[in-house]
Amino acid sequence: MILIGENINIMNKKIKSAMIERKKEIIQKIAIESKNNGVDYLDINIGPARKDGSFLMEWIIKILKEVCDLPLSLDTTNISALKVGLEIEGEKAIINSIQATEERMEELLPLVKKYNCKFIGLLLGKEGMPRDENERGAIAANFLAKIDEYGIPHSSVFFDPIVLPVRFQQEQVVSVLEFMKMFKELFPDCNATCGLSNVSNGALNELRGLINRTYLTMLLKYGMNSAIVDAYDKELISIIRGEKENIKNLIWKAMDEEIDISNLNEEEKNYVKTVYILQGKSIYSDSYLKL
Ligand code: THG
Repeated sequence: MILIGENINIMNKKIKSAMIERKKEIIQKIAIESKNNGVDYLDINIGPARKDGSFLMEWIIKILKEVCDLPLSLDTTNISALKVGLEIEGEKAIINSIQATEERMEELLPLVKKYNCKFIGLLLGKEGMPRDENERGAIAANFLAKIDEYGIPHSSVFFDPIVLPVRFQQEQVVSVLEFMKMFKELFPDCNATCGLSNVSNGALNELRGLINRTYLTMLLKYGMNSAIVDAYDKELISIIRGEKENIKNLIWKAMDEEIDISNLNEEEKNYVKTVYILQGKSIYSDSYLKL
């Protein structure tokens, strides 16, 4: 599983001010800690960065290279800034992301071709959010036809089925699982990734890690081979790296069969209850663990 650390993100107030005021230590610290915790890439989310996007991108990459050799996922809608990042990173980069509209594909796939880099293909078409797994499949198939037109290898794309918060969009959380069940058969040489933390957005803070860890373990079973994750969730990384086989096997078992939870310890019960929420078998409420 290719893990991309999400923590250098302009949505976070502290990081936003570090980016604007060019305070490199704050950002460098996150990069070092993310690497030590075991992620493979750093996602550099500078947002739309309307004014000085190109300068900001150049600066961030420079200060990151001073302390950390992880490759970068370039998360910006500012194309000039993206190009600056690609000039420096070249084929090591991941473009995060390309939307599945004609306009964005035709604008950005030539850059993928030119730099021979990887990219996240966001399954968000001209009609907006996909409503179910079949629409996700149709958007991906259309995207793949474009990828072939440009002669880009299928191994360069990471399709992102768009994970939404279980608190507000529980049926979409189930739909992403259903999409992943079909994924390997439909798109055998392609990769799949997602913004994992989206799934627990708006949930109680003490539940977020549990929801994230359970969902990624479920997605892993169906062949998801990458995710953008909180690099500070060491438990998540250790489960995904195969160091907690008991937890992984319990989650996988709960996905397929009824489990008698009366013999389980508290932690195990929580994982099983969370599987049922993410499968849509139980309805999410903030108190679902207590039920
Ligand atoms: N797909 C792709 N890229 C993405 C996303 C996606 N990039 C952005 C996002 N989604 C993934 N990254 C994050 C980063 C942070 C959070 C969620 C997703 C997050 N942050 C806390 C919050 O907003 O409550 C605040 C940070 C903190 O805890 O300090 O939830 O889907 N391709």
